[in-house]
Amino acid sequence: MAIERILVTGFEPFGGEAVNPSWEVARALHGQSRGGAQITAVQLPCVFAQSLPALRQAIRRHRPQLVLSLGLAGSRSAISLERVAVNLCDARIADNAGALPAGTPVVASGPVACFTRLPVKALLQRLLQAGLPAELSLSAGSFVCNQVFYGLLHALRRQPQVLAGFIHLPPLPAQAATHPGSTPLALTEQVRGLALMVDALVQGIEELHVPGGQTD
Ligand code: PCA
Repeated sequence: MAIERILVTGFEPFGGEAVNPSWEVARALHGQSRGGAQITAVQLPCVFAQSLPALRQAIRRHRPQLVLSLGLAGSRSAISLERVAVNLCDARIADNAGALPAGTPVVASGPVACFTRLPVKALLQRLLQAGLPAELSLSAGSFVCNQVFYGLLHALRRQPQVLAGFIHLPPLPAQAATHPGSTPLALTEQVRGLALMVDALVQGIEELHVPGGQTD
């Protein structure tokens, strides 16, 4: 299916921070037309009770053929292509409304997990070839990002033709002091990575069937 409309979501800052690279990247792409496809960026609240209604409203309003949801992974040093969303909300820190769910499902009686709909191995290859730090990830955690990833795939379960997935981003250089264990990545590089993936997906990049797992 031709991709004409792309929805990119990013999160508001959370955990007491002033900035979230996921929203900075999303808003840098907002309004761009790439390969004939129009990008709309929508900011999601980092609130368990609000993120999925906001996401579903954005999908209804924009009727995208591709949805890329972005979030910050403060401990990571690479653009992380998430492969699996789990039906679990289990917080380590409070969300922006003070909620701390402790093991509740994203969707009651939904499947245990869902796989991304993105050709992540092919995208990984493109990112690495472009000199960007990138990796595949088997866990998006159990906080609001995983909730949005799972909720995204669930919301689109009857529209299998819509491509959708989740990408975690490393901190920005301005966040280096709050995330000393990771290597920050400049906003221009993060935006370059997302633009490159959008271009590849609009062109119909196909998944590579090569090994790419982890042993632990
Ligand atoms: N990262 C958090 C939630 C919002 C964000 O940008 C996460 O990884 O769950």
